[in-house]
Amino acid sequence: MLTVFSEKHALRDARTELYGGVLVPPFECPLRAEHVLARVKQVKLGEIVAPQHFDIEAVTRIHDADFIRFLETCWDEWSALGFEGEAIATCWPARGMQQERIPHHIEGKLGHYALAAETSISNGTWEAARASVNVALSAQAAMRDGARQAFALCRPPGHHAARDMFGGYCFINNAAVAAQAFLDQGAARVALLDVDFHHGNGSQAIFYDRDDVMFLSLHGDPNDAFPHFLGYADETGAGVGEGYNHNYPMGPGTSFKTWGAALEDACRKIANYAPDALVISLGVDTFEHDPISFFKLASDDFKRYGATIASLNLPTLFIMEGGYAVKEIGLNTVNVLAGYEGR
Ligand code: OKP
Ligand code: ZN
Repeated sequence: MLTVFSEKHALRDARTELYGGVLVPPFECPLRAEHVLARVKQVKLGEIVAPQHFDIEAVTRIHDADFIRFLETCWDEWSALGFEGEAIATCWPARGMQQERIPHHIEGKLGHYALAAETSISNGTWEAARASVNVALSAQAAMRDGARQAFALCRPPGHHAARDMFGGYCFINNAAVAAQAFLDQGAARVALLDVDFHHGNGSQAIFYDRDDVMFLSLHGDPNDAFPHFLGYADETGAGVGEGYNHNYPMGPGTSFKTWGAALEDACRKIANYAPDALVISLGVDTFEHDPISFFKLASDDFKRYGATIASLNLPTLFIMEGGYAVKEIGLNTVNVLAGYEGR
């Protein structure tokens, strides 16, 4: 299958992530994308192309325009203040405080637009996030033009980003923007299946009250895992979206047997929904040796579940999300794609 990749991902190269009370080098690092690309080449998965440019209107179909302007200007505003470190939110509109007001100071804007504190904004972050969504939109455009499947090797990832929030290493929701593009080109229904270890809170929130995108997510139980405050099984959608949101939270140590059964159930729901396209938020942090996650999938399991996804026989767009076992990220990611292709 076709892979879309942008070298501009490397512009997202933050120095710091707040982890365990310490500023550490980010788990979400440039080497990740380079290893996936190397494996795509090694197995000769198919052609690799650079993204086209898309106007910001494709992005503001999903995201708040003021939020996008914030992402674009955050680093300049922050660095103009002469701080030594990267831009990190430290103050939020907590319970009882004003949720809608957006303060002028960058510290207030960071608190308004951040959903967590681990993700710092650094020089180049906006340019990389913009290129990442162009990767997703280019892979989607290839499918509009007739491709049956495509792989968007996005970096930074996107599934935690909501209409007006960044965090969890995500800035622009690449999968949501691509799903909306399918609809805008005439699809009646799109299924968005999120197999990243973490719940795709951004994607869920974006489509929660809609019936034209069914969102399904298999993930670490939010009682035990980030993002903690969304992703529970009783979140089933709202309004006309009621019944079109499905969460499969699973506990520490979950094996492929349990995870694969959840995938089978999700695939049955997708088949009944009969979407015109399937978008996969493809994170491989479900791997047994992932440094920040707690599922127990082995490298061969990724091949097996790629084949399960293929059995839906739908036009399928794979969007790269997480995966932090950097040495094995290429093997595991491309195993899904190769398994999908039946090889
Ligand atoms: C991004 B993606 C672990 C804290 C986790 C953020 C994780 C973001 C994951 N104790 N912090 O979904 O792979
Ligand atoms: Zn993840």
